[in-house]
Amino acid sequence: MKEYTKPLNLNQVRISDTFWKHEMELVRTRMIPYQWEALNDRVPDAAPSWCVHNFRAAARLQARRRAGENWQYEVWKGTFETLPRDGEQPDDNAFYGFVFQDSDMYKWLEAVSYSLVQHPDPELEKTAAEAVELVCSAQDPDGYLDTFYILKNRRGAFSNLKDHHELYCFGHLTEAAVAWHQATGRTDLLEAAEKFADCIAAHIGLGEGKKPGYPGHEIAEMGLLRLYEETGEERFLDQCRYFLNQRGQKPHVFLEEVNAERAKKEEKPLPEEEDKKLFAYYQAHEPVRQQKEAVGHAVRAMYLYSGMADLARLDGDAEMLSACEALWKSTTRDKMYITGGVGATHVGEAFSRRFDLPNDTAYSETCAAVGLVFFARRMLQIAPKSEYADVMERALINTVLAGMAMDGQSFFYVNPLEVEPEACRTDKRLDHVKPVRQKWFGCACCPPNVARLLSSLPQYAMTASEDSVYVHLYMAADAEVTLGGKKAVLHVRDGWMNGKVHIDVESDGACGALCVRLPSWCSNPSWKSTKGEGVVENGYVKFCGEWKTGDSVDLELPFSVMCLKADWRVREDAGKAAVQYGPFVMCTEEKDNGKDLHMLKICPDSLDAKVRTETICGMDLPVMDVHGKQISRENDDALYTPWHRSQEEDTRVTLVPYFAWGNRGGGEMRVWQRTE
Ligand code: FUB
Ligand code: ZN
Repeated sequence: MKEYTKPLNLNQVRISDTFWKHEMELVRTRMIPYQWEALNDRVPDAAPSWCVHNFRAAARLQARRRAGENWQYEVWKGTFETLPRDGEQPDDNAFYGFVFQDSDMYKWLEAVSYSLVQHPDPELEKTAAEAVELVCSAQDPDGYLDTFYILKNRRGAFSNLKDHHELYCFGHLTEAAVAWHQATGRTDLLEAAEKFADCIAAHIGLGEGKKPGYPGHEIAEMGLLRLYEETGEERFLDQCRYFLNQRGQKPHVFLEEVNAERAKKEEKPLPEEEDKKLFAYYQAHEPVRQQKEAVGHAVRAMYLYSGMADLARLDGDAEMLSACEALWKSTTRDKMYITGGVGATHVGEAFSRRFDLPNDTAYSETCAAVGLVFFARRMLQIAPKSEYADVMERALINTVLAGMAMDGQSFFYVNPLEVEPEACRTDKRLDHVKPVRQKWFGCACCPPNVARLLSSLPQYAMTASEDSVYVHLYMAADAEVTLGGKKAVLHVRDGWMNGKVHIDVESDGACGALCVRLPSWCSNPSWKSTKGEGVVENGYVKFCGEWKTGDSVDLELPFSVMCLKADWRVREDAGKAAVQYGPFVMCTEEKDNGKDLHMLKICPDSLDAKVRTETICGMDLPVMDVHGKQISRENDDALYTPWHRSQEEDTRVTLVPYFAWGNRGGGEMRVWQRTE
């Protein structure tokens, strides 16, 4: 059987990188505490979360039940988001917020767990342990755990799998439970997740009296496989296989749910053929093995494809893998922004048609970029090809990082590639685009997703099998690996931002391959090693042999300034160029270039770029000036006048890394620059 690679355990890697450690520390020291305040609704002037409130209300309900009261708080009236009425005091016993609010608690717990492995913190662990206790005390005796239905009406549970997110919350619960178990050795949350998994399996499946359902919002697939890998319990693997195999099968379970609702309103049932149109949003329009095009809600899609890739690996399922490859290609070749963002339209937070990648109305949800990183890492585990790592890095360093302010306390949900603040404030079509990061969101899926990804970053940097270790992302770190049954420590030295990667190996005879990625952004890489010349395979240089202390690998990966153009079918970017420096997609901002960025041109043929290091919000970042033209703002007194070439003056155009935009006050921003 083919050998796949796995991420290293978090306790095997210690990151010391100037750039990445800074981001991880921002999450640990600023974001995690801030998010706890947000989940407790203690951030002034921020949208309330209701997350802790809901768990408390559910725990209270369970306590009353245990005390013998047959107590059901309220009967669900069918709303997706419930808020206290204007002027009313919130009711301590009621559910508030979106149906999936529980997931924010789980994502926070997951991030905390990763952070505890890297950085033990008894105070934080105590807070998290209390949160875990609260979660467990909200669980129904049969294992059901979703505060929305527990508080609203348990009889409604599993009735609306399409939209009501119980299985999504379950997925996040399992991810948190595994991380918490690995970090602390505590089994409390893991047991809660296993009980909920068993409760789900008792109600959903193909057996007698069960509903042949699956998640409307995917993630349970990935979660179940983590639960399987952590516990070794085959039933969780089976449950995941079932979810993936059942998705999109006929008779269509979501259509049955829709028609059950229609019947209540005495409306005619929708015919079978409707499933293609209605359920592409959920990637349930056809069985997963037949899916070739990335469609529908982008976060759901990324989570589904990640789960598919996990199962393809565990089962050695070639058909599933080939669906993953097709979906990867569709996502990254036809539908991905240069920033690694996916999901071009706010309508359904979804993928649009091929090559439709508008810049100002872009959706590009932070969670979707996080999901693309998940998908990429899973594809890398199956086949270490640098194209997967290139995309992983693109999404991570540009869009995921943009999702968090450089003080770790405000966030983007949507990541546009062009912003005019006045338009965002006044134009309903741009309601979803915020020109400045927000303190929190009623639907706050993105910030905790950034936190859990960044605090588990080492698991994306390297993967290993028994005889090979792959370095996918460069960051200074000390990593313990086992090659050919013997230990080795890789000391990756700081310096990738200056184009230099030096790895010292400490070992007493570890035997195997050390494979280092050649990033696509580097046109002239070079390397040397005590282990010879190395062989290039799938975008990695592979050095093999028996490793002894004193062995090393040196890579020169100089950053260069690249002007990129989009495929001619991307209408939005015709006549424009984007600038990239190393892995950093660059953008212009009003702060450096004044207003009306659309009246600036860059000159790719004579770019004459001068790169300097500037400290932005405490981080040393590459900033560049390039040769450009200022197009004159002619004071025409008519809206339309006979065409003539506008006056232009030479100017310098300043660009900063996209991820850092909007950290120096609001203002215009643009990734794709005019060239004509
Ligand atoms: O539905 C749960 C999460 O909320 C999705 O992943 C996001 O897109 C947002 O809609
Ligand atoms: Zn999100």
